[in-house]
Amino acid sequence: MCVKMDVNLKLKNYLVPPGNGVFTVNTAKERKDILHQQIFGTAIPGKVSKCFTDSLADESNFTKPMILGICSDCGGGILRGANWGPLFIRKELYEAETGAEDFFDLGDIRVIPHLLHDKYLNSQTLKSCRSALFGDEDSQLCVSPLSISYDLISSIYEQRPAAKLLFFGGDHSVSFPVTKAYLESKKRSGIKTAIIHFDAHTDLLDQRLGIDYCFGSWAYHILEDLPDPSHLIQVGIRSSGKEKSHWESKFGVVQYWAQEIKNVGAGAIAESITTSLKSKGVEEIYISFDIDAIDSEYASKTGTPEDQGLEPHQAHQIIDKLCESFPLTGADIVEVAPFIEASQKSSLSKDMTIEIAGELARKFLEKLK
Ligand SMILES: [Mn+2]
Repeated sequence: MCVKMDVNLKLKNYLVPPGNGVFTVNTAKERKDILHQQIFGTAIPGKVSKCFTDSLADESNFTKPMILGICSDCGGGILRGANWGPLFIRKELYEAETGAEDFFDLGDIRVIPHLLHDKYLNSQTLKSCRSALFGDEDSQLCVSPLSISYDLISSIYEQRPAAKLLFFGGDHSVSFPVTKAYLESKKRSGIKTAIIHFDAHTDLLDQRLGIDYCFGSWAYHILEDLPDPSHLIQVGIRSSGKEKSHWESKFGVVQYWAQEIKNVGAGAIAESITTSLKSKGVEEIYISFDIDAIDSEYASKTGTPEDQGLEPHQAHQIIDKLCESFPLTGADIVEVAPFIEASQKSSLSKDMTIEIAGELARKFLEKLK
């Protein structure tokens, strides 16, 4: 359920300038300053806020592809640090000489790093967090990252059903509210969609240690919002306690494990996905990209790096091919954790996690046009 409030008020209350979604006072200030200089031409906080608020008031910005950072890693559970993903991916994105005028940066949602979803909070905690975030303990607004994301994004889609959004996580739990809002909106518009989910893991647990919303369970919880479970296509799976047949027969999802992609080639896999989605009448696609879909030799700055994964070019090939047949109308890049040390297994002199995420971000923004 959405909070009943004008979308512009939600934007004003829920968002902070790009890079500020990680709440710190001095730590990493220089990194935020560099980003603000890149985006706004100034790092003076008052001027940054003014530029940001003005950009939110300009209606024409909302017709461009938009990016939104969700700096939450409270839904993760092995190595943390994906809350820094949006800041680093943006830096890559804005370092490119051109292109920044072709998208609109909505900034980051406000994140209380100790919270996940409002349903886990008692009324006293809700009051004190509402007081901390909004200066009003009786506010009806949400306070936890997943709840804020769902409330804000649903309102954006309600106002603009054709909005095209690229989200930066955060751990993979953030894909639950954003794909839920996306799927509900497309259903209202009568548009048949599919979710292409790149990941080493299936994320199909119903709960983990009694917590239903987390990085390992988001995909399970969006099955009911899909036109059919077979509209969840999982690509790059390889770290699973159960066989592919278990997941496909139990849930009705469709999986392409990393080994199959190595065996038959990315082109053939893309072809197979395209044929199947066309036969189901799919009109638009959303891509959720967990960076651990990529082999840990290239992308090890992530919470659960896994070897035997996709080569970056294989992921690009599949994305390119699918986007030839289906408009991409939403995407996310999650689990990029820049401060995790590059894996010792990596034979590359320089871990490329951030560069790979940046390239994917550019590609998604290009396709979202
Ligand atoms: Mn995942």
